[in-house]
Amino acid sequence: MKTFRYSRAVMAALIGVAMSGSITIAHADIKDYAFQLVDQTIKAGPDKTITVRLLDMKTGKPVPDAVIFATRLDMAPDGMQEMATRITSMPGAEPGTYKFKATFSMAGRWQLSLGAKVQGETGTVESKLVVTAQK
Ligand SMILES: [Cu+2]
Repeated sequence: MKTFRYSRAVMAALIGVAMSGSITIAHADIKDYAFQLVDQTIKAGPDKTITVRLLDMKTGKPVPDAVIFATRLDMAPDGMQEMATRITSMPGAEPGTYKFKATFSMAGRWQLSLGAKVQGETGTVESKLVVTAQK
């Protein structure tokens, strides 16, 4: 019954792989977080507010208290990466959402690059979001 024993050993190994696999999946990973735009479009002009939500993609829940340390807003999606505008963080967003103020000097697609640190996680959340400014 050598074959039988062998297949049991294989089965045990497979169960082991499956179990360690599920442990890896259960552990939170920085890749499981992502920013989403609350509104995809915005009106072109000065001092417009962009609101983004930081989500834990596993639970679908918003993530509060992230530290956002890198932002850039430029027209790369419309071939104008050199056309950047200043972006500043704004207080007063609901938990899990983050607000920024920027001037959209031109209608078209603007790329918002965000970096963030999430409490209790190593690594950096990096997202590039495209917001469309309309006339
Ligand atoms: Cu432009």
